[in-house]
Amino acid sequence: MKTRAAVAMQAGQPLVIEEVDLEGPKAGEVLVEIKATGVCHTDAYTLSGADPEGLFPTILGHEGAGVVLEVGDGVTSVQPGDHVIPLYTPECRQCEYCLSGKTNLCQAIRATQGQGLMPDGTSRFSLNGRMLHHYMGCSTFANHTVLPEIAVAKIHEDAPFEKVCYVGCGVTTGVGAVINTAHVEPGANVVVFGLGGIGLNVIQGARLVGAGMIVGVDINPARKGIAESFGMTHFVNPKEIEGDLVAHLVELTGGGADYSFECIGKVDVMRAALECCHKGWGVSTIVGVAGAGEEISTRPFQLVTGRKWQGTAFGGARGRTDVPKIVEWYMKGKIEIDPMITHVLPLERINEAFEMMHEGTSIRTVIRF
Ligand code: NAD
Ligand code: DAO
Ligand code: ZN
Repeated sequence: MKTRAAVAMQAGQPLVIEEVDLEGPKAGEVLVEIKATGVCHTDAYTLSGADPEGLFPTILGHEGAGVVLEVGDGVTSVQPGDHVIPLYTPECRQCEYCLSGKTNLCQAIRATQGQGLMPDGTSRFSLNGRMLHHYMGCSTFANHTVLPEIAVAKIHEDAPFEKVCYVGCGVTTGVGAVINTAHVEPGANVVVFGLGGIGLNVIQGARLVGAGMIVGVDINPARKGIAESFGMTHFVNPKEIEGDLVAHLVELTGGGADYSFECIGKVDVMRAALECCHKGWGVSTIVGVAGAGEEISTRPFQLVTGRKWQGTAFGGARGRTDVPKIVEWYMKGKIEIDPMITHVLPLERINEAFEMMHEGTSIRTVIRF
């Protein structure tokens, strides 16, 4: 079949809208009509060329929602008409990783996904006879895409696509980092570095679990108002701090953060996030993805004296199990999504979404098909 897609022909170039060819689903795969997709910082990172695993030409996008149109042989968990969210972190429930109960990093299709291919080692997308790579196993910047059955989460049929597509990455990553990875407890002091599409969801995750002080740190003062509306209690702009930021945060929190989160992707900020943690028990969680080849550092004594450093992918969420629950939370008003979706654009204007992200004028832009 033919479908409309925004194609990344090469790194650093704007996306081009094309009618691409899409083969139908093979065994264990499903064809999904994407109704809406968010544009995430990670898409921009890969498009920029900084992602060492970036493959071109490709169809980017990993934060979508849509409807199953067709299923391949052997598919049992979804059927045509089901509403789904594609999962860049699948959940096979059979591999060593899934069965460990210790991680959400299912490895069932990891190797081919990393090569921009479906599990059989081929691509379903092409343009004028030239193969296009899949992206993060999702490629949601296409009106139709093919996904492995284990990489779709079935969601409530009344959930609005334009809102819950954001659960496919940002919401789950931020809220999940608090609940699944850091296990923040009621009353805890939390410091969140970076109040963008991910950090705001960490803020609302902290509010959800009943955190006490919720400190947001951002160099963009325009983020203060929206972060407060999601539960931030104190705002710190590093540009306005005289002296050491870490010392300021330790004083503000009365001895250091019980939990901190780095939601930017900068290694110097990751260090500050660790070092502002409370001696003896503070836990710092890295959410941001740093540039290729970059390294983190601190004095080992920071760890010897009881601070812990960890990271999280997709908020530690098991996609097929947890994503439908997060969609339900949204529908019941337990979490908010709408104010974070600052712009909705047609596919033809997708490059504007990247521009606004770089300018810092959007939180999330959603593309409506
Ligand atoms: P974003 O661009 O929307 O937000 C980043 C925020 O950080 C902005 O508000 C910006 O003003 C602020 N900032 C930049 N430099 C700063 C500094 N030195 N000090 C304080 N604030 C600063 O990005 P996002 O979509 O929220 O993504 C954040 C990071 O999370 C990215 O690195 C992204 O790739 C990563 N990410 C990780 C996962 C995961 O599973 N671990 C999932 C999605 C995204
Ligand atoms: O090695 O098992 C693996 C795959 C890990 C992929 C996790 C990706 C999370 C961070 C990337 C940002 C996603 C938008
Ligand atoms: Zn698995």
